[in-house]
Amino acid sequence: MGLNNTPNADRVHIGIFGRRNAGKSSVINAVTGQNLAIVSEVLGTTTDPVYKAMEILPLGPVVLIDTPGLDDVGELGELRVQKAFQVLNKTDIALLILDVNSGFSKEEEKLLELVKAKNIPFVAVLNKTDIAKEDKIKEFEKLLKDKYNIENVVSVSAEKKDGIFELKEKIASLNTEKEKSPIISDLVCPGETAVLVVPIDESAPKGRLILPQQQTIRDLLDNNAMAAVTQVTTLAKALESFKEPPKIVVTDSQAFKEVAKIVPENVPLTSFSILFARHKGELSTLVNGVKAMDNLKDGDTVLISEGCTHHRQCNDIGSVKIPNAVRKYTGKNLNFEFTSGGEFPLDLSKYSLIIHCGGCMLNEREMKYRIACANDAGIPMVNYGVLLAQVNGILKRSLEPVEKDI
Ligand SMILES: Nc1nc2c(ncn2[C@@H]2O[C@H](COP(=O)(O)OP(=O)(O)OP(=O)(O)O)[C@@H](O)[C@H]2O)c(=O)[nH]1
Ligand SMILES: [Mg+2]
Repeated sequence: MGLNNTPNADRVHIGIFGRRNAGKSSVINAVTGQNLAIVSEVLGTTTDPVYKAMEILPLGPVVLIDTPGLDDVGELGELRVQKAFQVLNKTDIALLILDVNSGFSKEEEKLLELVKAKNIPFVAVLNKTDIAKEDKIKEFEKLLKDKYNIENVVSVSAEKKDGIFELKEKIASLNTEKEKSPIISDLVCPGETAVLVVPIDESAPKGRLILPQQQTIRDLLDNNAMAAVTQVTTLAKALESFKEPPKIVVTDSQAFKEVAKIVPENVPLTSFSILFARHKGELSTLVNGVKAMDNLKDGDTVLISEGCTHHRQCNDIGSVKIPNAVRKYTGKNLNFEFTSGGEFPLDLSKYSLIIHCGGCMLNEREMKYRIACANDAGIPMVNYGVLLAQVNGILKRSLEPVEKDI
């Protein structure tokens, strides 16, 4: 695969923020050396987030995201501002573009607060240095460093292409690797064994294991631990054959109930989906989301969102099985709304709960974005797996081994 074929999900996403006319689009053009973005002296030229996949040395493959000004006004303007802030949930590195001749006001303060809360690497870019006095530039740089504790400040002129090389070097120096929780290596010590239950049924792919199963085995091996892989039918025999009980049993969620009957109470049992939700940092959100089911009231609206558009193949799980399960569990009269594929509502405020599919067809970045938007809006969110585990009475046991991370 050539570099140009790097899938967008794997590229570093650089979000470019700032007030109208600060020079966001001009900075994008200067950094890419191309006239990609429309630049004009009219306030609010960029009205929607614009995504451009690019190769920028020394950064490699990136996606640059141009956004509307954070100080846009009026009904449409406010929607644009909301969209711009949501782009933060897709951003690995944020650039805040400032016109050196204007100040640092509430829009910038809000952005700064959000990038800090979301732990996003961040550069403040002082633009239009070609039309500013040297003293003014120095004073502004000092304000950003001393008053706002901004570590990375670069002064540029997008128009004259001054400081653009330094800006690219600065961006390239930022660390965008987010630390992830391990898959299983913290739960099984070197020399200990985990039993993995992998049913081979019609939903299993031909001739191989699926990625989460492979990754779990690899994580155990990396940690000098052992994996014993079995189907449900041979699980009892496998357990009998051990001198000591295994450290943990991990099963496919679909088989959890059956497996729970075979695995003695004193042996920790969980599912691959719980381990991976924890690995991706989503577990606490999903567990809080499932708890919110207990607070649903008559007349509440619940959003059911699927990543893929082929409901049929999912056996109408989202349109029939999940709503029925929630109605039965809560005993409440609820309204359900549905979205599928790429669409996810901008305004989540009318929902009391969001129930999302596992995200099989959505990339991890898009899933993270949706979870972050739900968190921003203060709306609880759960996925099918955790919800079904709860209504089937198996969630509690599957969470016990990972209790410390919830
Ligand atoms: N002198 C000078 N003018 C600049 C510089 N960068 C941008 N401008 C001018 O500032 C105006 C706004 O630039 P844009 O790049 O469109 O700004 P923007 O932040 O994308 O604006 P919106 O899309 O409206 O939010 C244009 O007239 C640019 O020519 C610079 O470095 N020096
Ligand atoms: Mg613009």
